[in-house]
Amino acid sequence: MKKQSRIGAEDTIAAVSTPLGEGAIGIVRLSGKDAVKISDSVFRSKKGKLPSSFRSFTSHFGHVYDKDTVVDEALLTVMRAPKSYTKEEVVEISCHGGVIPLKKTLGLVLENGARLAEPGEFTKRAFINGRLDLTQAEAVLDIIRAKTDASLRAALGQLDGRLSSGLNKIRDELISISAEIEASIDFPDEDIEIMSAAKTGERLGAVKQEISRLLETADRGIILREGISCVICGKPNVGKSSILNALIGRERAIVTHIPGTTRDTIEEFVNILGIPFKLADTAGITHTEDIVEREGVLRSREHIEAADLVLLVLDSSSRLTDEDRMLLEDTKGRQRIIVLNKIDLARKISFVAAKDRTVAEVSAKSGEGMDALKDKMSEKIFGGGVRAAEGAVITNARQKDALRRSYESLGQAIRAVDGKLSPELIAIELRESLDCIGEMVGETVTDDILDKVFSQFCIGK
Ligand SMILES: Nc1nc2c(ncn2[C@@H]2O[C@H](COP(=O)(O)OP(=O)(O)OP(=O)(O)O)[C@@H](O)[C@H]2O)c(=O)[nH]1
Ligand SMILES: [Mg+2]
Repeated sequence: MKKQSRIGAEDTIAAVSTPLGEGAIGIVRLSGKDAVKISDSVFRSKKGKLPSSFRSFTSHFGHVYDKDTVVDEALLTVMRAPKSYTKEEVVEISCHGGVIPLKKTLGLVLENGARLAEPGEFTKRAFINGRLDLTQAEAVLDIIRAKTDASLRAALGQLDGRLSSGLNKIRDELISISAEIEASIDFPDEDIEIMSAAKTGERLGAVKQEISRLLETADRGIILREGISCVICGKPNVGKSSILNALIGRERAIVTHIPGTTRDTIEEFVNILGIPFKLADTAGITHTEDIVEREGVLRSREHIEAADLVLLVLDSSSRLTDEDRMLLEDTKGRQRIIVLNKIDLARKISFVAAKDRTVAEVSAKSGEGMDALKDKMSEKIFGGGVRAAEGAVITNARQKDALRRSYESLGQAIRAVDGKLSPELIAIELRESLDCIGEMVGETVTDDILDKVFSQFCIGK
């Protein structure tokens, strides 16, 4: 479906665009062709003027009225189409940030002809009206949800259109190559200059390389956006909870000298050198008859299975036990750091770091070695510190999936060129590849995908 067919929403939507609760200011936002007309029936400036007389991008102090009764004192801003977030007429009424004035103001604009907006509907309209493409609309959500500076930078770059412009270049080149190939199908006998197979192959190869470069950014982008899951595991009493607390800098998990203190998994987000980590402190793994503890062990195992990174904690002040050995064996093939804790006590075990064996020696109690552990965690993820997200970065799984499909079809097209197959076949593969790029920016995208993207937004965005 082409986006043109969705242009021209008939109704005017409204919602409270700020979080509900007490705040200095709360904003009721309207968008649609009657936005200004509707606000005329609920707002008058101090000088008695109506919003329809306000110039675009001016704010006016006045009151929200329910007929003749004042509901709240407010500042109203008019943003005329098409120079607004949605490219429609937009009005923002900044009321006092309490639940009641906002609810009343919203109720009034709804009574006067607006409809309550669905989650993300303002941004959806911005997309439908061509103000943003789909990668930029997704970036808006990422900005709201950014967990670290690096995730914010990546999202801002995407909103700025860095990804879109990379994708548009790829698309233009594919369209131009397709046109040449299609010309050779339409006019097979005419003596027109047609690209040689070698030249076609070369141009397609260059596009494929560009897509491959973008795909390489995907894993890093997705980590920046979604965070990386990291499980802290080990046998009971080795200091897992103490390490969680030391990493997040507060006493989140209960720590006692009694083995089996942590019964259920505790999860916390933490920003380590720009990477958002979702840490899970788990129940110590052991053979136990206690039903609650056994359930905890089961959950620990599930978390270990699902984690991107495993921190296996050992107590350096006591000898290795069978439980330790079993865990070392179980987590062998994983992205793993062996954390040797309690180095402030007399040593009973030591490890030699080998290539496949990243070891961090720490004392959760004194804090010694904790910074080195953080360095090792970030190294494990990006093979070094995180640099500012430069250039286009793929940040979400939907985009990565579409780009991967585009890459595969392009590979097929290149194979067809190399195998001197019919131009029709090459054209079909190229069309497929192009459609996937179109899906990323939202040019050829189904309503299902759109609904899925925008339903993640909050109401009022
Ligand atoms: N000396 C010393 N003691 C530590 C250190 N880290 C933790 N401990 C102590 O070890 C005991 C267990 O710590 P926890 O953090 O509760 O250990 P855990 O692995 O979460 O234990 P469970 O939840 O029972 O599996 C507590 O008495 C801590 O004070 C350390 O670095 N040095
Ligand atoms: Mg614990």
